[in-house]
Amino acid sequence: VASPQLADLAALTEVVGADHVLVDDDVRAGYEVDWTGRFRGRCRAVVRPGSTAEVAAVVRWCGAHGLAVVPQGGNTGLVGGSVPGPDGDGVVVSLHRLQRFDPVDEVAAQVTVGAGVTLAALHERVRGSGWAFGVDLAARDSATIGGMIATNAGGIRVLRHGAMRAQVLGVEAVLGDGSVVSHLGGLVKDNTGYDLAGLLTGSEGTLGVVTAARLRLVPDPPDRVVVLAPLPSVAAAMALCARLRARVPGLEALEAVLGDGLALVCDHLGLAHPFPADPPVALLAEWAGEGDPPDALVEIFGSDDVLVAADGAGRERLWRYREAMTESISAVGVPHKLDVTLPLGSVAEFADAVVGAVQAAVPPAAVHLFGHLGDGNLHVNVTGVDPDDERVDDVVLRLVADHGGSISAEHGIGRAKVPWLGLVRSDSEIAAFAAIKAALDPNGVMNPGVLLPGEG
Ligand code: FAD
Ligand code: 2HG
Ligand code: ZN
Repeated sequence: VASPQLADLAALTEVVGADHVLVDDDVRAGYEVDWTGRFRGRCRAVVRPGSTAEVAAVVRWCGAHGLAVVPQGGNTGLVGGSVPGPDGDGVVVSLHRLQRFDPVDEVAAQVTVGAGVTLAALHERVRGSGWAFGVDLAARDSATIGGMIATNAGGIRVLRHGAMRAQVLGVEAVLGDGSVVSHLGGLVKDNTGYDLAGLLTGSEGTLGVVTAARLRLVPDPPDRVVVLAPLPSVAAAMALCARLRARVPGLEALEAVLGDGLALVCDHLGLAHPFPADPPVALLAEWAGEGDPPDALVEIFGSDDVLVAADGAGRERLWRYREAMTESISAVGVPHKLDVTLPLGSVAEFADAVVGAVQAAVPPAAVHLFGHLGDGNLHVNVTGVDPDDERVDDVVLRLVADHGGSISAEHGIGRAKVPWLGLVRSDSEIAAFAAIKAALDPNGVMNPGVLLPGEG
């Protein structure tokens, strides 16, 4: 082989097998662009290790050759963290082949799975054990447990069960120096030092590669009711959410679609509009428990316009209006996605202000708002503007910071929001992040250009 680069890659095939080092342009292309189409880069190769030892060998090999490691699971991330940067000096490490699946520990309500297991596969395997996995999100068929840990994914059940960090009892991971750490015992109480699992959760592939995890399971109530209600304003929806949280035990989800969202989904999927006229806010609530829902649920919603479903198909039909927002927006154009949280008391004011602020800054913009209203988490999506026009991101993220919010609720910082991290994290916090990074990834190979300012 003439090129030294290709000769080096040949050495890599000895680690993972020739079938698992992908170098053809056409094959690499799908790994080099993110789900939204906004973030695109280049890599030398896509490598698909089949075991933790192989991941460690790949990370060490990248360290020795000064090549970036870009961990990739389902590539459903929405902030450009799962794709390489533009310089081409990296290797995408696809974790799909890490499919470990231990039997469900029904006594402990825990399970150990490999990083490449998809969320849907986990739900499926746990079903029937009497337990459930507490995180769910619309990308369930592709998103992997490793990616969800790396992003500390939230989703539609955070209200009841918390985000990924609350489910992760321990991880096995390959750190940036190629060493393997593993703590999968799942002990409920275990005060023996730093919480490496907690640290790796939300680290976006910048400290190491998660290869497996010990996960907490939650009870799986037999009965569920979904309500979809039209409301006149975000302020009215927030007030209703507060009453529901105070009076309805067993609430699993409080989600909302604002403005033109319902119309967008109905047009895209050819669905019937759920209400005689599209309301300013469609609020979706799900309750789960045993038997009938509490009277308070009926009392608080009690209106003729409200749609209610208790059977599986009916519930899914109502959820579709909310879950199909992401694909419906992508059908309009490549979006700027700004996943933000506000203090609950400021959500209504922010939602009212953000549309005008974006349209004033970048006049042709269309602003789509939806999200996990019960968590104060809005997904501000902006279409109709150049994907590279960062004025959009700037105006939204500054408005968020002015309202005391966070520039990322659940998707992470990725490549998309690095310039704005300083709006919500102090210099000392960012210096502490950098010190942790230097300790666990001394060669600086793990996903450079993602999360931390001043690299890549
Ligand atoms: P990828 O996209 O492949 O990677 C995401 C990040 O994790 C990257 O930085 C990558 O380098 C890193 N990474 C991946 N695997 C590993 C690993 N094994 N070890 C270390 N680092 C790794 N997110 C939410 O939080 N809530 C939602 O409700 C939600 N809904 C979505 C709906 C749709 C339709 C879509 C397309 C996305 C949605 N997302 C949501 C975003 C996305 O699904 C999550 O961020 C998810 O956690 C990404 O998982 P993944 O396996 O696709 O990771
Ligand atoms: C959701 O809640 C996801 O549906 C995706 O987090 C959000 O598309 C988005 O902006
Ligand atoms: Zn979300």
